[in-house]
Amino acid sequence: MTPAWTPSWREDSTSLKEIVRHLCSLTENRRISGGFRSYGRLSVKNYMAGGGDGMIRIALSCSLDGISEERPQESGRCRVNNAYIHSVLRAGAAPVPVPVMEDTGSLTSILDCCDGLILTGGNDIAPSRYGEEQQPEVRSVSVLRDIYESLLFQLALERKLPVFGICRGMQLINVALGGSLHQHLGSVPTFTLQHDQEEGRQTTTHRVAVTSGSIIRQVLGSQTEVNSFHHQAIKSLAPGLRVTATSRDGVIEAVESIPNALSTILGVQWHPEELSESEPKTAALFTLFVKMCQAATQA
Ligand SMILES: [Mn+2]
Repeated sequence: MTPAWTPSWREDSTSLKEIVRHLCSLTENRRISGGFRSYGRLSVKNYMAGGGDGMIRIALSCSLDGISEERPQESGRCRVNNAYIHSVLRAGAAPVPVPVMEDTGSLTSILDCCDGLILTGGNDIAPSRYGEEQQPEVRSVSVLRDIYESLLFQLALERKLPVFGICRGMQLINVALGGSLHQHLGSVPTFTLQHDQEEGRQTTTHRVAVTSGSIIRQVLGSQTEVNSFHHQAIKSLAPGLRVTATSRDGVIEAVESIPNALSTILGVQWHPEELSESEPKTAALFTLFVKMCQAATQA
């Protein structure tokens, strides 16, 4: 018998694993060879039958490209990598890219239609946001994007929407909640692993140990191989968060919210969206997040 989804899954990892395995197998079965690919959306939706007719909608933050200190006259463009779009689709939800803007009313209106928020990867956050002066290695700061994503995060918390921060997204969550960042890992002698890899986006280059009892451990197990494209990392951890994965050299590689402290928050320092097509357990991470969003709509 297929186990039913239950909001008390924290205490019931066995049925969660069963659900995730079931969803992954449905996704696999729906793949069509030699052309377009289905991401299992319909099958997952059917599996969720009883939870409402509409799909779960996941807001995706965008980057603001084409504007730099050298070219401030450019109006730029909003962009989100397709890897995020496809990862959300594979998990059975509808991706909603949100344009970069400071208009709180518009951001509110969009988030009111969404069930969860993914804060995506990108360039460095302005160190002034965590009370530090900028070091020379800090890259391509966009004050507008910092403001926009901080607003999105705040609006999501007010609505008790689950939030999944990826790379910069996890760093943004930590800074928004009062934590700080290492501005450049290369300046800290104890960080000896290559965290800013030159290999391809889908290549894993270092391992992380996943904390016992964490949410992500239920799908990733005690350790997992990750891709790594960051030269910054969490320095002081914000109140309300706990560490859920670390690399061998001690870099904080994942966090989650302390239960009942906030909206449910997940953050990872690597790029699971690039691995979700090839790795079932990484695909399951997105499925897990969508499930959290589904549960939050029923809370
Ligand atoms: Mn890393």
